[in-house]
Amino acid sequence: MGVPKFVLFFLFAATFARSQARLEGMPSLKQGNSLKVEEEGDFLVSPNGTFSSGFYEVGANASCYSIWFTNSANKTIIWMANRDKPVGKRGSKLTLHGNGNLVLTDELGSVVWSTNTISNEVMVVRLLETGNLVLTNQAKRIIWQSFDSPTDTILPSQKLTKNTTLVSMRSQGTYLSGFYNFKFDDNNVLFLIYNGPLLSSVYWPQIATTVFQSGRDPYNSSREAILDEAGQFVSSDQLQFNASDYGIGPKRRLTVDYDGILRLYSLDESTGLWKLSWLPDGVDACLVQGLCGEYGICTYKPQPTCTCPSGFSLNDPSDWSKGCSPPFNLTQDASKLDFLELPYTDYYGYDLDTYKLGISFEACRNSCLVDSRCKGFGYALDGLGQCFPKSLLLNGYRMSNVKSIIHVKIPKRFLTPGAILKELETHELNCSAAQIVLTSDLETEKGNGNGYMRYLTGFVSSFAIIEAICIGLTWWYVFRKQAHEELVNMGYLKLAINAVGFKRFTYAELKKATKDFKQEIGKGGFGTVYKGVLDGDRAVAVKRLEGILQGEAEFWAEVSVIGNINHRNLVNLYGFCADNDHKMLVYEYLENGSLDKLLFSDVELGLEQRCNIALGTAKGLSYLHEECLEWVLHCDVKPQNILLDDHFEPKVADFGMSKLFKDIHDEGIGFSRVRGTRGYMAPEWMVNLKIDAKADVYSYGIVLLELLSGKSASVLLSAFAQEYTEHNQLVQCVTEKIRVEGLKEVIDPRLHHDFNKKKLERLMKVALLCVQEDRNARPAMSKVVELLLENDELLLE
Ligand SMILES: *[C@@H]1O[C@H](CO)[C@@H](O)[C@H](O)[C@H]1NC(C)=O
Ligand SMILES: *[C@@H]1O[C@H](CO)[C@@H](O)[C@H](O)[C@H]1NC(C)=O
Ligand SMILES: *[C@@H]1O[C@H](CO)[C@@H](O)[C@H](O)[C@H]1NC(C)=O
Ligand SMILES: *[C@@H]1O[C@H](CO)[C@@H](O)[C@H](O)[C@H]1NC(C)=O
Ligand SMILES: *[C@@H]1O[C@H](CO)[C@@H](O)[C@H](O)[C@H]1NC(C)=O
Ligand SMILES: *[C@@H]1O[C@H](CO)[C@@H](O)[C@H](O)[C@H]1NC(C)=O
Ligand SMILES: *[C@@H]1O[C@H](CO)[C@@H](O)[C@H](O)[C@H]1NC(C)=O
Ligand SMILES: *[C@@H]1O[C@H](CO)[C@@H](O)[C@H](O)[C@H]1NC(C)=O
Ligand SMILES: CC(=O)N[C@H]1CO[C@H](CO)[C@@H](O)[C@@H]1O
Repeated sequence: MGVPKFVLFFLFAATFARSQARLEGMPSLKQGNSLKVEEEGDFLVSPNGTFSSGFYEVGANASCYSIWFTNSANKTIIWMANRDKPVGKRGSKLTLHGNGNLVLTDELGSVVWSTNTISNEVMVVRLLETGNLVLTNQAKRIIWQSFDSPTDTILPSQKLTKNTTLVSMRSQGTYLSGFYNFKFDDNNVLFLIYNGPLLSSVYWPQIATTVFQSGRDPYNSSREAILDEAGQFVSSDQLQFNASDYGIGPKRRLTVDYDGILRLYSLDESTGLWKLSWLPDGVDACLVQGLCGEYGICTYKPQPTCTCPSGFSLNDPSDWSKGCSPPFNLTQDASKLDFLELPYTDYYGYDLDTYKLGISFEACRNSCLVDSRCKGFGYALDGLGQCFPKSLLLNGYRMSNVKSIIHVKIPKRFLTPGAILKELETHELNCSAAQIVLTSDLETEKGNGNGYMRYLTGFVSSFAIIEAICIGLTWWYVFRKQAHEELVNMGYLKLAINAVGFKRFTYAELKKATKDFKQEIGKGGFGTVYKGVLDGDRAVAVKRLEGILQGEAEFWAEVSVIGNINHRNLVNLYGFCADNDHKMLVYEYLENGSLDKLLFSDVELGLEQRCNIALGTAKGLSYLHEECLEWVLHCDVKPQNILLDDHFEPKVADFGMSKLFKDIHDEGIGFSRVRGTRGYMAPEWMVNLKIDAKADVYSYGIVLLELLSGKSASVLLSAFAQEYTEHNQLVQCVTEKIRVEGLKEVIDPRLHHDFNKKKLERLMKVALLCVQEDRNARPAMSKVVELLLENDELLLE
């Protein structure tokens, strides 16, 4: 095919003469013609030459059909047709067929990509000055456009819609689809998510702060966003920002970079380099999930870079997310283990359930050493004795001010004396290596002036963020009970646990799923529960809430907090519905029902199973009270609210209700109406004292007594009714009965064949500790877990 030379007019040529400007290329591709990979001049240019579109070399023998900025120092790709299926550099071509289909074929002639547009009209392909590659008919109507299927970038005037997802590159210089996505979620909010092979997690906006706190509006379902020519970004969810160099002029692009960060860039035409003109608040490259993969550690030098602990090797230097390989196999070397010390380092998340506070370094080290699930542990240097054993070392980062040392479990024989020293040498952070984070003080940028000032503000703010995060990591429990503002920083850290898929359902969807609320499976103080089926096979329990006084916004906010609470011993909340007066919660469905059905039926429940139920329930409550982001009281712990899966693993249900039904004027934990169930309610409920976590501990103690005695709380308490007065407390009654008649008299007769005295005594002791009248004397839930676990250890001796 002859290449018609496109000669640009003089003025334009003069402007660009400085750059390498090989001003060839074609204005359009007509039917029957092709762009061939081996012909250098076979590419399209936009009318003023800003964009070019042709084959772009992505590897030694690999090309992708692309669009790029003509005048950026290195061709900056803004779109690719076949990013995941490059074609060879011989014989591949893009052809506009006579039938109107634009087709990319490889060297063998097989179709790799096409627009799927068949028409008998006369069509033509053009690259517009906006960077949009369009296929138009004679009437100039757009039949197909690249703007509808962006890769990792949108350009001014290109709409981001409910159909579009920006997907990052896999790594720097690798054009394959990566794992970071930018799109509208089911709640109409634009968000960034890491969607990787090991985990999925949203990292922006800061979820724990709720949609409203992050300034977004989830009610506008048009799901549209656009960057205009002047650099103003406006979205239907109220996300709005301006380029720091706001105004018509600079060429811009909004890109999800390979490191997962969304950035707005402006082109400096004199150098061909890109200048950062906007960055989302509160996103820091090294803290974006999944950047470095397993064992990998992110540091700024000065770009975020992934390194491996000494002796480990980077699995794929071109793809950090593949992590590092240890030179050993822990399961094979299980007998002689030791730890490699990584100062100034932390791996975020994946804490094992054996997290402890107030223990010595030695105790922490030992707990990890003996636990085969433990891959390493963090020990916070804050004097609180916090021990974080970890099941997976992911999301590692190293900063000079991280007040934690990570100990990576390795076989002793791999621990060379030099290893620790080597790690120490490399930790120093070169100040110029501090990442530049844009501050709100964008005027400094705009004025193009004081570079040092710019550097300094970037430095300070990046450290402010890092500092906040370190504080969040090691001190989070201190902050837990404090005001919301302070939770904001921590919220960022908690993103990892956010389950993807928490969803808003419509009333119609749930009506259909429950077959018009046909099968009732339970009734409680807050509404009726129905069984339903979603997506054809997923069984769910739909709870229709009654008497919610909260407005929609507040309901939504609280529900999303509950939806973010995930623990093995808590019933999982899949989503909710808030259609006018219809307020519903959608939970996972547990086949085996609740503990009361089992315990007070003919089913034989052995001691081992009862212990497991006691322990799991305690872990679930402990998580609610002390570990999850928001401090949540259950307020209605009873066997009806302890569900069992098919392995009799307990899951606590109905938590978080206190948030949905709390008195709007009440700041703290207090209730506009009494929650709880007679028999399980702590004495302080009766005397109108403020309720705290110890009320749940009391209820838990009663459940434990039920598990041990096989009698329901009401039977149990009426048995002691005569003696049980203000002066003679429940604890004394039970203790007295055990003293006089023996433990066996109190224990469920069905356990008599399984009578492990030591174990039962321990459980009874824990139960009695929990039901003490004086709430300050009751142990915290985490202590209960500890006591129950200790119990097992003592029995092993
Ligand atoms: C192309 O360049 C000319 C001269 O600079 C300008 O007047 C015109 O608006 C430009 N066209 C587009 C589509 O940008
Ligand atoms: C352009 O690409 C070359 C080769 O990949 C690289 O060495 C150079 O640093 C890049 N220049 C810019 C400004 O990114
Ligand atoms: C390029 O790759 C294709 C397969 O993708 C192969 O058939 C061809 O021989 C390769 N060419 C060269 C020069 O390596
Ligand atoms: C989104 O996709 C649907 C179906 O593919 C289509 O009907 C709709 O027009 C698209 N919306 C936009 C805004 O592109
Ligand atoms: C929803 O967003 C669109 C696009 O930004 C806007 O045009 C529309 O006015 C918004 N609707 C409401 C009700 O705010
Ligand atoms: C962006 O700039 C426009 C025009 O100056 C202004 O109206 C708008 O409020 C600005 N938006 C933000 C988020 O600063
Ligand atoms: C480590 O060794 C165990 C036991 O020999 C084996 O099952 C496992 O697959 C090995 N893991 C790796 C990563 O090689
Ligand atoms: C910091 O980095 C710069 C540039 O990379 C280098 O010239 C300087 O020597 C480094 N300083 C230290 C203390 O390592
Ligand atoms: C008591 C009860 O319902 N037990 C059931 C628990 O779940 C398993 C597996 O689904 C059933 O086999 C039990 O019968």
